[in-house]
Amino acid sequence: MKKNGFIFDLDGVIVDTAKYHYLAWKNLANKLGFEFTEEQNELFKGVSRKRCLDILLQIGGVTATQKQFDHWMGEKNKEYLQYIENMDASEILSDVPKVLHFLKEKNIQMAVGSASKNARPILEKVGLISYFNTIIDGNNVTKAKPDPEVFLLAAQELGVRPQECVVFEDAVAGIQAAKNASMTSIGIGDAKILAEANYNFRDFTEISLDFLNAVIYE
Ligand code: B16
Ligand code: MG
Repeated sequence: MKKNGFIFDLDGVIVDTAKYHYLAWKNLANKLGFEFTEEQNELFKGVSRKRCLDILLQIGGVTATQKQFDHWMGEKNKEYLQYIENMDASEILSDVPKVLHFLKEKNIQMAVGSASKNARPILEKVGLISYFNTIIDGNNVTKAKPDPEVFLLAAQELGVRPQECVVFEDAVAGIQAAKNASMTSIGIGDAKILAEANYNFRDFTEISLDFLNAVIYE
């Protein structure tokens, strides 16, 4: 079936904002008196802000009142916003523009499907927002990946059936969400970790235009 819609996750697919999330969570952990490692940060990829704080507090053995919880989420986001304030096109992951440009030329509908509530400002800062027909992010969904809500909503906004959509994802839960939405998935990152994806690539430099053509018309 011809694929008429391509949906991109944001963090880990278009830009590497995980490093900024990490710094902000690490500083909060340190303020609360414990360490937070880069390895532990892997657990946070593709996970909502609220769920990240749940996990962080569990790691530190810290219990919080609702008021403290909300305050710490706000603190983390304030710091994260300072990091992304300085982002520009140099932070776009290699060869992502090549793929966006190719799909645009082919009149393929494109969306972002991200857990982040900061997806729009990031896409504006790096100058890619105009490629996308719609952006579905943490502000639009109630159910986190692996629930297919984010991708189904994106397909609906694009006016394309789920079976006609291809999803680029770097998180296991995101690949599962694509599968649950009956979409074709392309895993970006470690093929062993993302084994459930229909196709796997380390990054976009490995993706050829011939491959994209084959996926569109398969
Ligand atoms: P925010 P993605 C996700 O982005 C990140 O991978 C995850 O680490 C983060 O907690 C989440 O966005 C929420 O981000 O605090 O900006 O709302 O991979 O779904 O694009
Ligand atoms: Mg991601």
